[in-house]
Amino acid sequence: MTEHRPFTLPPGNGAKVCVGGGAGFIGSHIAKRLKENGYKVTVVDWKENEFMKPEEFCDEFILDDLRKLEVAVRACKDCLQVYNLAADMGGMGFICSNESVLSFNNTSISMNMLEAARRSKCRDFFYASSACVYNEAKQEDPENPGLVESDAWPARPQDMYGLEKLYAEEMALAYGRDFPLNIRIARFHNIYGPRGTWKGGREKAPAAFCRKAITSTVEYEIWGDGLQTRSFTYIDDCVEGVLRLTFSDCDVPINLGSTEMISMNDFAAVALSYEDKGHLPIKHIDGPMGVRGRNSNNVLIMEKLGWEPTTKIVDGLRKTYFWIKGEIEREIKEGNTADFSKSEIVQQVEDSLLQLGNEESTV
Ligand code: NAD
Ligand code: GKE
Repeated sequence: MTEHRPFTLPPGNGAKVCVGGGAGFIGSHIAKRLKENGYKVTVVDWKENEFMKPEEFCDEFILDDLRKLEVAVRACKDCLQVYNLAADMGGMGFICSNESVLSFNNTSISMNMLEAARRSKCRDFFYASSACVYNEAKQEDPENPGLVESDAWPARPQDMYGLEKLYAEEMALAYGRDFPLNIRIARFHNIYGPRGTWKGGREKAPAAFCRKAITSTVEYEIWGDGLQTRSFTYIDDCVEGVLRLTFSDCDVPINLGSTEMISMNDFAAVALSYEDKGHLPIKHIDGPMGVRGRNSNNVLIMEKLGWEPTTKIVDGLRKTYFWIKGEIEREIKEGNTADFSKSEIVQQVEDSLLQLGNEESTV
């Protein structure tokens, strides 16, 4: 393994930072690390964190809607740094069935957080982009050689979620050119770990595969033929990468992903291995498959940060599996009788659009 460049998170000494979407999976882990290092963390999110009390990961919690500019402006006031992790997002069962709603929501959030950071004269702005920005034509082979950052252009992301991410990247880069705001952008490759969404339809493959392995008794369902490939990135690596990037001088979008690519059939075998359930027959069923093959190329992140994610699937998924097992046991004790061995496809068009209401902007 190549040696990694040393990195110590600069002490916060009370400096104010804002984490948009900080009650979510990745945002809450980042907010917690910043708070532990002496930053005064404001989290803004329209829902509360399911697994932690606000005081564990922030100093101020604003429960509000980032589709409103005035909310973003209030949250970013006097901040040295802004981390935008807020988005209407989920795995394949969510993003391909909610394209209109998430386009509306995410465009508004991305725009507002960036403009709020500028108005507040923040120093650094981190934006959470995605491997979903990449051109679909580069992801048609399960033997994906690793997506290089330049593969995003010419643009042909598979869906609106990816296209919005690509536009938001460009908008942030333009702000960085026009104003004294350091723009840092990471393209996350399927992040997983404890405290991530594991049920309800927004969960991605790692959590879904663990949940199904824990609860399946007769057969194990996989969407598609299971030959599709992905790389998965453990949450601790993600947090480390975001902080290294934000405190670096890297001003171009970079991959933040593992290069350990695996087929979904093999990934299921890993999930089933923790409690010797490998005998369960796999049942391939229809479902949203996404791209055929995806992997991260880490040449640029190694060049810019001297670091890349290192957690092996077998280790990261084990921690995720036993955390989800605990959650399932708790839910069953509380009387939940849901069938966790199946994954859902959710559509939330009406509710989500209506949540915006008709309030007048005050900014
Ligand atoms: P998450 O859903 O757990 O977190 C997103 C948070 O944004 C949620 O807490 C949600 O309530 C909040 N949010 C959504 N709409 C909002 C609104 N209108 N106002 C205020 N808050 C709002 O997802 P995550 O996995 O933590 O993802 C964080 C970021 O990373 C997102 O931008 C996502 O698109 C990006 N990303 C994640 C992955 C991944 O594998 N998890 C991969 C690529 C990119
Ligand atoms: N979610 C889920 N649930 N996926 C399943 C399931 C299941 O029960 N069974 C099989 N799969 C397959 C999907 O069909 C897909 O081929 C693969 O697992 C990975 O699905 P995923 O984790 O939901 O999402 P993707 O990697 O395709 O895409 C995600 O990429 C991220 C960036 O790398 C996106 O949904 C975003 O969450 C994100 O931007």
